[in-house]
Amino acid sequence: MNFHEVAIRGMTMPALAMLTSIACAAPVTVQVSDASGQPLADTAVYAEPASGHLAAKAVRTAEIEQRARKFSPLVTVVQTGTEISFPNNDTVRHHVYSFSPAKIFDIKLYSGVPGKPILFDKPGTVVIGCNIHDQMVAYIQVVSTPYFAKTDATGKATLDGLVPGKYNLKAWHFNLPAGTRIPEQPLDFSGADTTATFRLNVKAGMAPN
Ligand SMILES: [Cu+2]
Repeated sequence: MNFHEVAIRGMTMPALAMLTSIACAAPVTVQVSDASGQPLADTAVYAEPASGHLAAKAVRTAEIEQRARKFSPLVTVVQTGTEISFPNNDTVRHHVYSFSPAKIFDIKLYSGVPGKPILFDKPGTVVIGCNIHDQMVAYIQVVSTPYFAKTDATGKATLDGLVPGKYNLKAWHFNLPAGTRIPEQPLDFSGADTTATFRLNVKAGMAPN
């Protein structure tokens, strides 16, 4: 029996009911489609509290692996302060780099797991590549809020754990035309189930540019 089981067994019923209601706080469901109305996967969706007050997120690590000369996942969304590691699961060596202002870095030719993860401490888009394999590309959207998600194949993303209040809801996709302001809309979250939709000026299924 682990600590959590002990804690839950020791709880009174009202306490358990409260725990359940906290765990099941209503989500914000966001549906993203492309210019022609098709579901758009791999879109970063995030809610920035209008008050500027931010709760911390517990998970502050992520991983982008290299396998079959590709980065996986293609799109990663993290909160500022997250460390990302870049394990190489290929037999060839890779040289991972970024020239993006939000995080400039360089992990020289390596195999296996590089010694140190990279800290992403500024919000923005980070495009990563490999010096050896030009076709390798991946995107990291660093956001200054713990409320974020990525759309699945049906174009849907679910934001959990928002406290009621006003937010700016944003949707970023790597195929948005360069220099475009990140599309946003106000979100007034009452605590009840909420849905929002975005239609972005991009084409679904288009190869990363
Ligand atoms: Cu490579």
